[in-house]
Amino acid sequence: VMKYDFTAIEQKWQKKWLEEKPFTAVTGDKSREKFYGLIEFPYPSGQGLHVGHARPFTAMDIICRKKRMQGYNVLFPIGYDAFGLPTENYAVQHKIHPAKVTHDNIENFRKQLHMLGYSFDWDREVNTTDPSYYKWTQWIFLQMFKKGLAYKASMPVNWCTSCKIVLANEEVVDGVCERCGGEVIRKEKSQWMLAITKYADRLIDDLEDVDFIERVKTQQRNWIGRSEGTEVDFTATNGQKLTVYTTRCDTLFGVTYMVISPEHPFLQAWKDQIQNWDAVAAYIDEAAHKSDFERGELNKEKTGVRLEGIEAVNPASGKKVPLFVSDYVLMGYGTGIVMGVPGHDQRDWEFATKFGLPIIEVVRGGDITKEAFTLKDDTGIMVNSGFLDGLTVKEAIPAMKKWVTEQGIGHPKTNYKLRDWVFSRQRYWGEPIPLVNCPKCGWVPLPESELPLLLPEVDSYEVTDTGESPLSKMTDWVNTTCPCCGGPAQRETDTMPQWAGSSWYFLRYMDPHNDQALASKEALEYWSPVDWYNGGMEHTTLHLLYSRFWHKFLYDIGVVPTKEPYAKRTSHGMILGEGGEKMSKSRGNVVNPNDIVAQYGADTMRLYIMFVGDFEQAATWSTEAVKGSKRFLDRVWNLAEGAAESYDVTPANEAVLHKTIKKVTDDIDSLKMNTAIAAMMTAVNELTANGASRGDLRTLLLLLNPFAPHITEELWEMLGFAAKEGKMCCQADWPAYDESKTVASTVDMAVQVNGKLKGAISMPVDSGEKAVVDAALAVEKVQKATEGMKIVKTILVKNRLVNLIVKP
Ligand code: ANZ
Ligand code: ZN
Repeated sequence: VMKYDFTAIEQKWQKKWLEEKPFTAVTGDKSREKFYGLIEFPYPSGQGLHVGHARPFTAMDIICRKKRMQGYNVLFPIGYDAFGLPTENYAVQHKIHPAKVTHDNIENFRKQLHMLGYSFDWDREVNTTDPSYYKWTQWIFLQMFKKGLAYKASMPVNWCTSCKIVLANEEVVDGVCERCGGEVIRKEKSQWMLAITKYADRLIDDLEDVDFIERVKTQQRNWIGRSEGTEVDFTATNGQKLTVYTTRCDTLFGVTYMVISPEHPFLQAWKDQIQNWDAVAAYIDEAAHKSDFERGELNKEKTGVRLEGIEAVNPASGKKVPLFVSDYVLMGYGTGIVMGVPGHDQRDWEFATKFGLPIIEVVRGGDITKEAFTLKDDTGIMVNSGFLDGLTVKEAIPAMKKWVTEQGIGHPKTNYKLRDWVFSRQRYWGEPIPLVNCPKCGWVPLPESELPLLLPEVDSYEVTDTGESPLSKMTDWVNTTCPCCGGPAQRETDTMPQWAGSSWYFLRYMDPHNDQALASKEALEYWSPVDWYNGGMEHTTLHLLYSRFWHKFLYDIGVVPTKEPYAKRTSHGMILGEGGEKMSKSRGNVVNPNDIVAQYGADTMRLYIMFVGDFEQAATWSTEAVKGSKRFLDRVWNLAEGAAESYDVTPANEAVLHKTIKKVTDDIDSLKMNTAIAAMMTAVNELTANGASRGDLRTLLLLLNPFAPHITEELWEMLGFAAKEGKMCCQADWPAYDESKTVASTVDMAVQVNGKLKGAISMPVDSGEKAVVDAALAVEKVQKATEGMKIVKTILVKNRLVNLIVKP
């Protein structure tokens, strides 16, 4: 009897897979259907791979292994998203080049990924910090620049007043600098922007054509925040046109005041006309210290100052209303001016109540003395609204839109919450932006022949105290000649954000060594789109949206063949530490996969992380429960060792095997890995009870192979299949099932009377009580034992036995 020596077995097969490469994806193979399975490539942190990675990685590995066995040409690649802040900070602290830190971390990650037995095509590894990779990141940026999608604008950055550096958003914790606790203010800085808003409509509308789980679609729609409304012109008593953006133009007759955002340039322009300018100026100053989020919140005490000396005229009623400055109106949305309708907008209601302004009802249906009545459906009827009276809100909105358009005082307008993408970082460890600033020619792109523009060596990765990137100190590098006029010019010293490299990596996997293009036309046409992309919900509104945007751009310029990069998107729940809290170093509850693999083996680790719960839900880690997965594999091992030599399927096992094939096949496709495993556990129990042949084991090993690839490969060899069929288990065909065989037609059932065995009956599967009792009473011994007696109780154990309790 051989022992289940998982460490030796796992190393043996990992080595063999590396040598024989059974997981190679073949570009252009027309004989098979292609399947492209994608996981989010990891950031190679110093902590190494954690069990949070193992859940999505294992699930997609199972899907891809099964697809290969089903005859697909599978592309399942891996790489590293390696630019970014933690590496840069580590480099600064330890005075090690970030490229070296990255290299060492990747080595560690690669080792761990091998250790877990993932079936990646290792010849397609990508690394976003490799110049042969970022050459193409820079190339895509240049195409965007040439199409006018990249532009410079002054945008606020987080500025630590004591470190004197620009901070990333994640370095600002509770409003102060994460490093020194110093005050963080917003400072305007000229930055590169990408015009993602130009794609807002397509990013929403094309969601119709993809198979993304609903919560991903909803989050993306809300993030883009398309709002269909109307712009309406009011007039100030000083003659200035005041345009507002409203989604409720039907309430125009209910306006009792107007509000202008503290940042609005009109205020500074009216300085001399505003009689209480000192109060207004003080308010403007105060507002600058609050975040947009704080300002927009409901139920927050509303503040503001009335502008004395200027009023506004309502274009529908001709009535004059007061004008306020208040911070609940943001400059960055709509027009920065709002018409106040306290009867039907809750924030306006709160404001009007606080300042004693009239509240007019223009939609009947609620009680506006208590709160605003805000329903937009057919519930409310228009009142006090001239030509709109009697209409429902739904009818009144288009009627008012038409009226303001005809009067020449407004028009329909669509707004978005989505803002353009701030693409500049004042950091070292990112892709250099391949542009040159020439005093004569302006911003000039580098010729494509000069790509990649390499990151120069610097003496220190520390950001400068003027807020510029460390690259700005490399005067030799910065000072260059203009590609356009040949005169002296300067390179851009900002670098790209970490999101750049991950916006197109799935394309590079299709053809990772190409030095003529980001990938060949042939490879792009063969592999596009990604068939299934699984990743974290936290990437829904940034990475997933950014990469859809880049892909659409590449589609527009004829580089990629599909409008959408991903046909299907699913998402996994988090793995929580024992105790149900988020795993973190500070809580000391982080589970290291290395420890689990050393103690129980990678197959147990994989099986456990799939068995732990519903894939889409969060799940709590339990090392105790890991042992249960190990015991299951022990039972599989014992079953195989004790298997009868025959390669035929045992008739008694046929039904359970067909049933299990069906269940596991269906469950993998719907990410129900936990119930697939439960079905295999049931099958092992039955096979153990019935006695199993090598023929029975064959099916079980094939089904279990995607989940526990090492032990199944070893047993496949041990039971003679490797020699007999000339291939590894992972190369064999996925088993087929016959629906009619998933249920056994008849079963033998024991018959007892008062607990004593009296005989057996053969019954159709799942027979009911009456049929079973009738058949039992036809057995001679049973008839004798029940003669002259009354059946007081029947105990039926379905498909197994019936016990008749009788009394005289
Ligand atoms: C009058 C009105 C009456 C409004 C009513 C609503 C209800 P969404 O759906 O998010 O696009 N608004 C417009 N610009 C604003 C800004 N810069 N800062 C704060 N609020 C602003 O919201 C559009 C509504 O938000 C607009 O419609 C406007 O208030 C307000 F019964 O106009 B409404
Ligand atoms: Zn020039």
